[in-house]
Amino acid sequence: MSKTILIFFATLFFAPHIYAEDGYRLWLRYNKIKNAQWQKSYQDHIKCWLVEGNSPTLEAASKELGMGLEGLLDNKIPKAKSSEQQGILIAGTPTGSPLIAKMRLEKKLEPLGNEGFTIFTDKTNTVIAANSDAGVLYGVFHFLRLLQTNQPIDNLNISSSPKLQRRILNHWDNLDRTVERGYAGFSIWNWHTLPDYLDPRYTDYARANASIGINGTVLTNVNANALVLRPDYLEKVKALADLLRPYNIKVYLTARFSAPIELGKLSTADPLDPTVQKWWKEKAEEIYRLVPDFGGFVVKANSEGQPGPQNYGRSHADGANLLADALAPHGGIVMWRAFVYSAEDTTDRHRQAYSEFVPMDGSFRSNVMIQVKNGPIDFQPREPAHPMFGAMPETPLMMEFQITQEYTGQGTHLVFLAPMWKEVLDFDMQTNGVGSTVANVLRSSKTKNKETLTGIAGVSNVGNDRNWTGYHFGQANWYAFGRLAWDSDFSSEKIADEWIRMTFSNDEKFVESVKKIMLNSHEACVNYMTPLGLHHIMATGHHYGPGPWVGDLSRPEWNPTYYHRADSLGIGFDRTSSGSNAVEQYAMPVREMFSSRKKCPEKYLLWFHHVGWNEKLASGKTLWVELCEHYYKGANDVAEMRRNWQSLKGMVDEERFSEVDMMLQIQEKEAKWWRDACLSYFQTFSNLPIPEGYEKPAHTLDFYKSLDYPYSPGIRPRW
Ligand code: BDP
Repeated sequence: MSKTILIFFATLFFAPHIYAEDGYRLWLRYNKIKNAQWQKSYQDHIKCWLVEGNSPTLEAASKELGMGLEGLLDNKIPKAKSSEQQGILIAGTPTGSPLIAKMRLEKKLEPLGNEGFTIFTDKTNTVIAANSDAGVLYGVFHFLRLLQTNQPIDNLNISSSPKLQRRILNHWDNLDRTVERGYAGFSIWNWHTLPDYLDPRYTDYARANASIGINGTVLTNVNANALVLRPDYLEKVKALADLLRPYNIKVYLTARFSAPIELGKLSTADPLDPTVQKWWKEKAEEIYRLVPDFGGFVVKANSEGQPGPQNYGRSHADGANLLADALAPHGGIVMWRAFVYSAEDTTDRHRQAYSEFVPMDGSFRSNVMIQVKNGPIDFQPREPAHPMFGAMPETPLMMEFQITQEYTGQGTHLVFLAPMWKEVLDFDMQTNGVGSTVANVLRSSKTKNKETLTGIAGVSNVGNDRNWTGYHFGQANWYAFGRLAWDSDFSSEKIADEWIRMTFSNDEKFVESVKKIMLNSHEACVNYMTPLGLHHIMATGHHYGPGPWVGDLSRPEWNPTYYHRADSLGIGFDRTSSGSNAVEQYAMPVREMFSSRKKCPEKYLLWFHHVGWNEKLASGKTLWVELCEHYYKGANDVAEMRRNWQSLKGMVDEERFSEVDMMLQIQEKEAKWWRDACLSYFQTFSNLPIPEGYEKPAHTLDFYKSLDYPYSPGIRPRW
């Protein structure tokens, strides 16, 4: 065989591997559009294209548009030579683009603020216009999304702008590259090779975030290490900030409250001590010399052992204001976390953040935001909305969601989180009459000086795994977070639809089937883990798998038994006035709803009520029977998710098909594990049989109790 023929066959053999669908390209794959009709329509409309203007952001937009069009369309579309042509796709701002300036778009652009964009058809031209270069970049990504999802572009008239200002990923990444609650490998930040080596992955990370409107990233873990504030680390931070800036992404850091002691060698970190104030002021100046648009600090203080102002008898407001004063001259903000609960405080953990923070409403500087988790406990599969939302009208509150799936199956369960987040965002707190949804509270959040400061944070699920999130479907949660941060009015269905089309395929049958899998996955997870308002019954420490029997941990509120309170009479945490009375933290109509055994939505029932095993629920069935049915339904739904996925074989590349299939197999097995372990355990209290017709638990309770799960990252296997 001649050498050429050999090379030819070798290429054929290796080609699929070179172009493997390994998930690296996320939802920005830009594969050729298969549908001939759409190909033709797009080619007819775009004769040439141009991003007009000069800036690193516009350059990024131009690169993306060129790459996208080249990938998606059969024929190469030329870049326009002059911006006067027919059939041009033109993108820019009135200040940077003469063609757009001529269009007199003031009226159209005015309401879009500094990050929104408009896309419209103007005779034979398509225009992407914005007030800022960042808006143009977002518009370009949106336009590409239209093509990627096979939408018509012949008569466009779109205007879109973000509903919240700060849309931020929180990386819980340590400086040694381990990731707290990370299930996708090590941290993507390689502190070893920074600042000189800039991993191309950083740019792809920036593109992915910009494509969904994320405009900030906190590089480090909330359980903070002061070292990141040392000059050598700050040089590395600067390198990342420089790289991310063109994509409209600001860098933030976590600030360890005791840094003045650890780094500055001071004897105290007391926020009222002038030497401490001076230290932070100078540290801020040093940071801003390197990173002029530095976003600010996230702080976890006096929570789970982290140092904070209370170590010096000071309040959270004293602590937050200390850092706020240091950042204010430079335009930085403090995101002070409300995730506090104390070993000394014997009141219901549900109550503690509210009790601590609400009385301080109005005492924070105007560049402080309080970052509140979606629910009052801790990122559980389902929680009622945190009662702090709406309860601090003088203080900007930002939402904290957890994208990484610490409590929802970690790196192996397909759980699409958009429906869970929407449930909270759309929940009406009624603090100000009807219409005070959590989303509205976030959007209208004001400082005591009435300045608007709004935001949302998501704890990232990104690591250095080739596919970024460990599991292909983890990408959907990153995507959904960005889309909801931009506009929480988007439906879960719309978001899933876009993501599936861009990530996998536009085939209608495929899209519909995968959408069904995704949209049912959160409820399935709630059902096989914590139905009817149960919560925090995960195994200790790593939180993977069931551990409802655990009751011997040193801090009461770390024990699952603290939360489910099962006894011979029933199960659930009485948070009404006969119990912890946490319901009183909700505004009246909501309080009444949660307090009332009859009106309380059943999905929160055991969160707020201790209910007798034989009490009837709305269906007329007893609590015990309902509990069983929910657990069985959850596990059965996962089996169905898997069957549905398997029916799609051949409609998607083999790599991702089989990777997802293997994961669903794990999930199916583990959903049963959850169901059987929990029901076997709760049965020791109810003394009631699993209803007829259901397969009985495969093992004894002792077997489930004996299971150890030493495999998730960061967990040391025990002998
Ligand atoms: C919990 C996590 C823990 C975090 C903590 C937090 O288990 O690793 O440090 O939240 O948000 O859910 O600070």
